[in-house]
Amino acid sequence: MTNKGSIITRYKKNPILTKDDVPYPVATVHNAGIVKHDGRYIMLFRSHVHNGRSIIGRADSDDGFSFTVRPEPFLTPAKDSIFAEYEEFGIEDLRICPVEDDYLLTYSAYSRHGVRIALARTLGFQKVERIALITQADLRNVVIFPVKFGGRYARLDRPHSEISPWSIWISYSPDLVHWGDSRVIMKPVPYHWDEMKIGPGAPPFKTDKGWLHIYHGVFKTMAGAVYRLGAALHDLSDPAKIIGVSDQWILQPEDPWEVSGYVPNVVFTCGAVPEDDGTVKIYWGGADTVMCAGTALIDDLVQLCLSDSRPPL
Ligand code: BMA
Repeated sequence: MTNKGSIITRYKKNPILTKDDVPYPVATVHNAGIVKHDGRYIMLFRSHVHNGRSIIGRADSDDGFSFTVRPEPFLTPAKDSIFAEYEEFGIEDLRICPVEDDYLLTYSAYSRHGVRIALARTLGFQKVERIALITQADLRNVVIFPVKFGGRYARLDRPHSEISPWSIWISYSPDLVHWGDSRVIMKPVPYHWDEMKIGPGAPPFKTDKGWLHIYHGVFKTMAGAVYRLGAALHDLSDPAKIIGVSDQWILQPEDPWEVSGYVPNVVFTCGAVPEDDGTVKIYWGGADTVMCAGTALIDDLVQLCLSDSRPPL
């Protein structure tokens, strides 16, 4: 493991997955959702195929670092039903959300109509059943909380807007299909590492002190945008209430495969796995090209949110 002064210790053999590990032709392996299911790690990663559009592959691991990719893609754009029209340009940045007794998949569906979010169920990873398109255009980065609040599901999402910097919102649903009661709960801070835009990252997981959410924030430089990761803590019974947001980022592009690649200077997360020993494995795409992993102490992340917090709004 290497550290470089970060609260996250990078896995020493990063990157953990590249296009060379994939048995079918792809240009990238990045922005993967991940969970630990029956003691094994299941990663659903995004790949650009050679027409520039994206599909989702699956890789499995016993230790969370060494992954084997399945011979066939896990999910490709739908060929029929309403989903075919909205997935025409590809599917991207899938999150695996452990909700009640199943794993729900949320992913960006791209088409000539814009980008919106599709929701699917995995039935224990036996098969994928698309449920609904749960946003209009233009909205991305939906993560669903593992439990209901007052009988309703809750999700974090990120609408696009020309008026306000792109911010993190919360929405609720009685049935996972119809969402509303939306409001903004966290905004970028001017002249701060996340000033350009922020968005949900990994699905939030439970800690003693609150729901821990690892998100991404972007700063625009003369050489382009820099994507980093931050941490926020949400109240356990009211996820709209943010108890603390770390003023500092928790990860920035530093390794060669993070600072250079298809999109330089990007670390982007769609998944993290909390472990019973108080650590969390965090996974991120490096430069939209490879997959990387690292570990952190959950308490360190929680403390950072509580002791060095900036206002969420
Ligand atoms: C965002 C998304 C991500 C990507 C990131 C950096 O807007 O498109 O999929 O990783 O940009 O290119």
